[in-house]
Amino acid sequence: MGTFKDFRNTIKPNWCPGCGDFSVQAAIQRAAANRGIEPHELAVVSGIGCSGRLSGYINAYGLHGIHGRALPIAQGLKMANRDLNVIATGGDGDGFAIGMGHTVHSIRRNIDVTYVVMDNQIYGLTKGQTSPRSAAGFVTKSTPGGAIEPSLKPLEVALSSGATFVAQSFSTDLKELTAIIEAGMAHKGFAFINVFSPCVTYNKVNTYDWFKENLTKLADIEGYDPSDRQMAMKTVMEHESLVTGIIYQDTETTSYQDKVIGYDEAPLHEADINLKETDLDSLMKEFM
Ligand SMILES: Cc1ncc(C[n+]2csc(CCOP(=O)(O)OP(=O)(O)O)c2C)c(N)n1
Ligand code: SF4
Repeated sequence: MGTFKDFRNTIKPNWCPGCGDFSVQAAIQRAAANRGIEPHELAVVSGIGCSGRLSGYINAYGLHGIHGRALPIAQGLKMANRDLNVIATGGDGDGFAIGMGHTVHSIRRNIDVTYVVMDNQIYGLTKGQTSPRSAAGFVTKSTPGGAIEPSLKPLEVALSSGATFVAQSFSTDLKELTAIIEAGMAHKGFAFINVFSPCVTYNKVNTYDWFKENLTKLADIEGYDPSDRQMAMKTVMEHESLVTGIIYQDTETTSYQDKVIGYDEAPLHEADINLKETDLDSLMKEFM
């Protein structure tokens, strides 16, 4: 059984001091330890962005892929090796701009992957452009007169796309965030987790103080029932998406891979593909 320290490696993150992504990394490491798994039982796949660096900072299988494509890779991994706990991570640009198609289809497919989005409402790595999550009027180098488009509402999109697990958290709330990621990993199906992870360098509007003033914990809403999808949608809309906690969970719907005939009988990674070592070598050379 792994501990939090087992999921650490020796690479020092090169995020700006104060970046919200540090806490998201810590929460994933804690959640994995709390799930009682070992580093070799975890794979973290990320896209491109400051947030995408996260996969390199965790002692586990990892793949820092290409922009917007963390989810196809993560789904392929889960289909090939059902024994792996697969976490996909990335930014709001990665998941809600270039990768939005994959996000919606992974949600409706309900494949057993935990998706953690570090939502800083801006493009961090490319030095501060407007993202689909930036609010109307948001001024950046790419929208000097203020964004004229409204921001995307990923929680509403997830709920209306048939999600079976939708949650949101704030990177400073390590306790809540860890518990949510743990619950997402335990969920049998696709777990969509949006995390407000402030970019201290480029987003001077959605700051730590701004979130502290504006977020409401679902735990503080009397009678909130995360198994009621209509209540989830109504609450998210009433609070302009500024809620944290498990918003919705459906434990009844069967996950994608459990519907695939033969998935549990012969996982791909155990299959004898009858490949000679020389053929494998030449195949590998093609990809090097
Ligand atoms: C196909 C492709 N298009 C565009 C880019 C340039 N690019 C790199 S990261 C990024 C967006 C970063 O924002 P986000 O995904 O929100 O992550 P953050 O850096 O804020 O964590 C873009 C547009 C790229 N690397 N590849
Ligand atoms: S630019 Fe923003 S998102 Fe990127 S590391 Fe710095 S604070 Fe974090």
